[in-house]
Amino acid sequence: MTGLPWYTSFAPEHGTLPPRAWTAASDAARLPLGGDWAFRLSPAADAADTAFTEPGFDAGGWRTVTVPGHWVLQGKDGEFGGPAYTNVVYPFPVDPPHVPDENPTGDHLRRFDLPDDWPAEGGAVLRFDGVESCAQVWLNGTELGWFKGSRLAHEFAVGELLRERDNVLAVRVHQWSSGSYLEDQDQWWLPGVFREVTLLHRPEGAVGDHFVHASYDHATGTGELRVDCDVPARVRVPELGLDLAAGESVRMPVEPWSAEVPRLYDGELTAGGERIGLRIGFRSVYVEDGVLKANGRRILFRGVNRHEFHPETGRTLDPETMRADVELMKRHHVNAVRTSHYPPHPAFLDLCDTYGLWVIDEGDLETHGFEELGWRGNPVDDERWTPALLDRAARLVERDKNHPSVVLWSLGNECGTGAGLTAMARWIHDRDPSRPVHYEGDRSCADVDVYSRMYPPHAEVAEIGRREDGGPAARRALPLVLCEYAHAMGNGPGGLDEYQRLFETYERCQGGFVWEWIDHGLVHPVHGFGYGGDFGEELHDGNFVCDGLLFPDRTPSPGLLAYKKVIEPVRIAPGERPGTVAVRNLHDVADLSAYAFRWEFLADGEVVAEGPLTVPPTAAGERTEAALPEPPAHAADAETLWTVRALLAAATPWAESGHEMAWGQWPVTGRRPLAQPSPARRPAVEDGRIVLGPAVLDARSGALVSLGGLAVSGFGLDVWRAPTDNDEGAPWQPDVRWGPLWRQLGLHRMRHRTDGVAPDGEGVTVRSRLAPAGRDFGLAVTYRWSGGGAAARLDVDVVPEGTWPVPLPRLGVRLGLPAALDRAVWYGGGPGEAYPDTRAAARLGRWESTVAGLQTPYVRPQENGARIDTRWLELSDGAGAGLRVAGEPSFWFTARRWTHAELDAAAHRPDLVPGDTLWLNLDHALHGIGSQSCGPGVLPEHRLDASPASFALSFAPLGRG
Ligand code: IPT
Repeated sequence: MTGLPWYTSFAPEHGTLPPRAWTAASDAARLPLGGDWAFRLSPAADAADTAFTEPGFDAGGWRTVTVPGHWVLQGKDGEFGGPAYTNVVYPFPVDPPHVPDENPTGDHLRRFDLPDDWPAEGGAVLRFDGVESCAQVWLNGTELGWFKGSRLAHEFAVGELLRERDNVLAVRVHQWSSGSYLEDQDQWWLPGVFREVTLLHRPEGAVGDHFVHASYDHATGTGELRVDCDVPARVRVPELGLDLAAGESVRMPVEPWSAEVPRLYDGELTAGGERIGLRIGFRSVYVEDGVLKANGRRILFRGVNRHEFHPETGRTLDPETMRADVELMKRHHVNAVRTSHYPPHPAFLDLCDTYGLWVIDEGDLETHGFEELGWRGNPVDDERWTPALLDRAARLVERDKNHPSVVLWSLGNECGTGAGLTAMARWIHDRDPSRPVHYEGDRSCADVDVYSRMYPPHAEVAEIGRREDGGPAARRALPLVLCEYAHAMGNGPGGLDEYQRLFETYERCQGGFVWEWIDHGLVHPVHGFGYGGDFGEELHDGNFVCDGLLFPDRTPSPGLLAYKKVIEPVRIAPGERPGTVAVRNLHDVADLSAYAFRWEFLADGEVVAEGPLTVPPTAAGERTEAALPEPPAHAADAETLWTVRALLAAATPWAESGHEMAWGQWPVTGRRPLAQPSPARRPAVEDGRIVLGPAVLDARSGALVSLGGLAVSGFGLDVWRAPTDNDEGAPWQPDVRWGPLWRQLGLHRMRHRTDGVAPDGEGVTVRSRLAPAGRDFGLAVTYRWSGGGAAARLDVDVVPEGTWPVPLPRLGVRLGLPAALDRAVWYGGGPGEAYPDTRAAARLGRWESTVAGLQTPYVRPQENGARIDTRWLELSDGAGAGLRVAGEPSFWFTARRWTHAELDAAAHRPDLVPGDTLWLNLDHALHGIGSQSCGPGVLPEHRLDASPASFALSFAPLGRG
């Protein structure tokens, strides 16, 4: 073979039309070409001939795929290969622009007739909205050309070639191309024609491209509108009484567009008998005095990184799924999206315009795998690639330029540095000076308009906030945006609250984008949701692809609920004067008129009275106080609390009336202490057992063996947890990673030794020691049992011995109970799981759940499900018999039908099979979660260092007289 085949040339495309604005709203005829296509898969690029492109070719023996779709997610039993997940490493030898011979190649065929009403006059365009990784296209036997750039739109002019009947469209797709070197995003490799293919009629004289310029001047309250167009055209905006020529400017009073109040004006652009719908949002986004502003005000990104993902269809998303994403974001107060790491389906941006989300629209570009090679040969630093890079920049900007929601352009992700990036930034600045440019890899900030970072520790964000971070002068003048922070892999992320305080403290710190929106777990016949390695890949990065705030089926994880609480747009706290509540409006523009406030008064966790609360009008950024009613009557010794909630007063496009937008809770009167058992009793010692009220201990080991007739197994102090992804940490973490160290030191196989069991006149004292094999550090534990009539009280004292080189995963007691106790009712934090640094969404109340319902189904099983601040917990069977536990201070509990070891060993959800024992952990303390699966670890204040601790629990049987 001589020369490079087209798919490994440096050139991005051949035969395509220049990029242009995408619109769903033209009244010109269009023919969607989705549906069943004939399909043939070849194992190599050169193994397939091109006879199939000829009219008259018999594809009778071919299989079928659905377009849009990825072929690797279709077919029976992997007949079309499978998905493959790598994070950074390229799954082929790095020798750009070449790719291996093993290059799965999908030939696609589609026959179509023109609809009867297809206009006879004018031309036509064939549009591909996304093909991974490249496509060569023929219509009726004539080659149209080829293109790369998977998540970019490409069009061909086809008017001349169209026939009324039996057109033959042939598309050859190679999984690997030179373009793959530019698409090393951390995600599944999923070849195929995964976005729509459409035939568009183009009337004579119709618009080729148009560019809506709609700015807002907050000083005068006016907007300026100019619609540029490549042909003579008229612009009409009836609501503003506008009828002007394309290219003309006009200024008039308008309401601005913002993510919070997404005011759109409907208009139309007409030329050549075609009408294109315009949705105009007036807004100006710029950096002024080192601060990123929209319409004159500082904005704060409460953002997420969104990959396009569906557990069955990969990156092929139906409109309902896109809408579900946007509505879920709005319901959880997310106000910004970074389209990591490529332009999304264009319809998604229409939804962002409509519902209101600030968007960082990112180019389809990542060359991260070159980092493994010390960035040698990085395409962004090799001028042979520059045309391809500029093509990607242009195809991003031209397609999406008319969306008011798009407020920043991002060059791409994780490409290191190089002149190619500078060329892209220059091109974008020149083409669209109205939007700032983002790229995280540019630490010099020479090419960009915002200083962007990923995963900086809190302390560093504070330093940047105080402008003490130094760095080049260009950077010091810029606002900080965290394009990624808080890695939501598995249980977590921890530390969100602390970041938010920094964003609210330092003007320069303008929020960030949690990594990431959704777990990319693909439906798997055995594993439920599969991740890297589950589809036979020889190279993969495991469950690093499951790091979202949503589970793959779009159920919110506890992380999203915590994020919702942390970024709530209204903050409710006790007022300065007694009997008042302070309400802070954290909105950018809206006042509080959309909210209905309500108060609740709780006694021992139960709502004893509630009612509406009048909150004075409060502008964005303002604070007010409102008077609460007199506390209602309640039991004299009850623990009492106020809860004040802000609800939507009326339905919005994204939530129902009554949707909770914010809440605050604080105590009025404190808890009464845990009762001392009275009268104190002398324990009975018989048959090797010590009986103390409802508790029966083994006289030799001192372990609890039954409680009120319920058999108890495995009793004792417990420090272990099945490490979370954040405990395990990422291999490249410079800091200590506790999960691996815990295992290395043997915290998962602690040994117990009983040093004494001593009954006395009022109870029993059990002295013991807990330590891992081969180590000289441990914990001295004293259990003091005392028993009255119905309840037994346990006081636990723990004293560390030796030098503990690690924090403890947890500290508490564990006991095994009959699995029949499958219902939990508790007074404490809830309803969901909480850990020291993920606890924001937990509020005090009375909650109930089945044991199954207490589990959080992380795609890779790990420690989960702890409930915080528990005053008391009742576990019972269907007949109401069971156990009541109370604690002093309050405790954490987890209850599950498998052991820590089983949870730790499980790799997927179905590996967890409920056993006969309910394992109950009653913890005095837990180690925090942090974000070390990619970012910083647990903050010092959330570390559980081994230190002396004392706590008490009382146990009483339930429902047995
Ligand atoms: C960062 C990537 O930008 C993102 O795509 C994803 O891989 C994320 O990490 C982790 O899930 S890069 C990382 C080396 C900081």
